[in-house]
Amino acid sequence: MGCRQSSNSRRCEPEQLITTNARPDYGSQTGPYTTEPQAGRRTPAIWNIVLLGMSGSGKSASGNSILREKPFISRPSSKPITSECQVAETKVNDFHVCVIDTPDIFDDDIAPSVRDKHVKKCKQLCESGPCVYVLVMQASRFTDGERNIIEKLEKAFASKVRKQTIILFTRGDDLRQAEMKFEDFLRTCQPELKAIIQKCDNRCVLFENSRQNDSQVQKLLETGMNLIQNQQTLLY
Ligand SMILES: Nc1nc2c(ncn2[C@@H]2O[C@H](COP(=O)(O)OP(=O)(O)O)[C@@H](O)[C@H]2O)c(=O)[nH]1
Ligand SMILES: [Mg+2]
Repeated sequence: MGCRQSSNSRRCEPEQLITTNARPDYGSQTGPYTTEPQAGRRTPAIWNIVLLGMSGSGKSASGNSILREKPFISRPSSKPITSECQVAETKVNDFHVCVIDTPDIFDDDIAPSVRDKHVKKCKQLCESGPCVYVLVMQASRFTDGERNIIEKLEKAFASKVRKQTIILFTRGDDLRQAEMKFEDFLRTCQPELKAIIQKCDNRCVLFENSRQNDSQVQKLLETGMNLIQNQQTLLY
């Protein structure tokens, strides 16, 4: 996979975007980590971002923001739009990531067999590389179904998955319109949401998906890379 570079910028454009429900083929790559350690920490050649959350929270839209393409269908709907796990791959700056979009696996009405099928697919898509879970929630809405979302997440995937989880709040403009800083939102949010944030060691990012914003994507990718490098022993 190539990377376009201009003389004054090392930015890579998203290239060879793959959208599929099968794992991309990494060809000649020998393993999930590059052989050159960076500052004593192993750097994965490619890693996975799994977008999780309730229907309508903005998983697909956030995936599209990361990819700077729109492979995932994202639109307003009273019923779920995303029905299967999908994966798309991109290079952004120094990061080479697979973004996995998922249906709402936290819906209490979903049949356990269907949930298990999605979780199995998700794990399959992630199995050859390190993985970061991104829990997508709307900044301006906290629902009953989200109260025990960490417990649901750990029941579906594995205990301690919270140690690999970042919370991504969508609809950042709602905060901006209220002239509220993200830090103040986090500091003053209701106790149950605060408990969720603390369970994820306060790893939070804010997205506004209605327009492209490279810095929000960069912040997420840097947070994800730090997490992977700090959690290497927990990743498999
Ligand atoms: N204004 C705004 N709308 C958003 C944002 N993120 C998602 N949406 C909208 O919310 C709706 C549901 O988003 P979607 O990505 O389909 O949610 P999903 O079910 O979690 O995948 C869509 O109409 C999106 O355009 C955001 O950051 N700002
Ligand atoms: Mg979706």
